[in-house]
Amino acid sequence: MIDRIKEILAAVESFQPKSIEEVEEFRLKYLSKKGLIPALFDDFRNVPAEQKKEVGAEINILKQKATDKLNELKDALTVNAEGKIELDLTRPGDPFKIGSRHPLSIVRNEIISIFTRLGFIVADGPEIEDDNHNFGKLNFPQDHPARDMQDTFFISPDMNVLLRTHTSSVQAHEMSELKPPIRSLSPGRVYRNEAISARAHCLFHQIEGLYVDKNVSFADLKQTLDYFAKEMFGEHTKIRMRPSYFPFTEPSAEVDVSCTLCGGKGCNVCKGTGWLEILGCGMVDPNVFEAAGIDPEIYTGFAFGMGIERITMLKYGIRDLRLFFENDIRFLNQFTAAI
Ligand code: 2NM
Repeated sequence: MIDRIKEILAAVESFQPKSIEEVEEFRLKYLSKKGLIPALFDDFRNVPAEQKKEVGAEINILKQKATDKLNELKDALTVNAEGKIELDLTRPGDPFKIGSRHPLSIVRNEIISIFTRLGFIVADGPEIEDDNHNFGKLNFPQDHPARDMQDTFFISPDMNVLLRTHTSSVQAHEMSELKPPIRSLSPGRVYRNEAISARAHCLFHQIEGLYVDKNVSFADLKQTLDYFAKEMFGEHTKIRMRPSYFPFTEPSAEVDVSCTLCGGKGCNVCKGTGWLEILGCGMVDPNVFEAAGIDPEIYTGFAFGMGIERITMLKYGIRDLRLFFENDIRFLNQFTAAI
């Protein structure tokens, strides 16, 4: 019986009418009271009980497909002056499904738009780097743990060629190749050798910023990040800085924003603290300037870096990092943006 149903289904699906009459013949042959499909329903009574579920489902699918096909043919076809069948060219088109931006792209574009209003320009660089641009020029000592196999994906056996672990490598290029003033922003993919979980991935996205000129101060850094936080999370957002350590900046700080959910009162998103960590920053270390050929007696600068996934998770209340990389349409369809 299943074979018979499959046979009829194949015939239904491949049917191509040459005239309106043939469409009517199709209806009579398959769907009318004496048609093949109602006959299957009659035969169904004799199907053994243990097969009824499967066979019943198949017949229903067949009936639905034949009905849909008939309606489609009736809708789409008209008869011209010579009585010949043709496509109805006045018929409205099917709605065209346009995609939506990935949430990481939405947030990246928003961050770029805020900093470009302050005069930063976007800088691009390679994802495959040499040790010098990813570590050496950025003041990472030879025995720094980030240089370990556990953290970095090396490409060449001598460990000189690697996948960049941060986008600061772009700024190592910039400082070596351009003269100050430099005001740049480098968004992009970075790679770290981590086990994949709800909170970590071996591929993620960063944006780093760099400002180098005469007389750039820590106050400029603080003002810039305060502006960023208010533009990104709302005008009532506050920031606070906590002392920290990064190889390429001195002094260094971690920056928190007042919790975007409770406004600082304390809730389960900020774990009762009222604050959320969003980025790291600091004044560019004189060793970094020297490695790039910039005179640290003349120039100063600030730099900052943030993870785009983290900001996106805070902004949209996303709890699992892996959702960003699975491209499930039910996840992606929930985000809309003009930019
Ligand atoms: C961070 C935190 C602190 C940074 C430093 C530099 C460079 F190239 F100028 F040295 N770029 N980005 C930096 C500083 C990045 O990310 C958490």
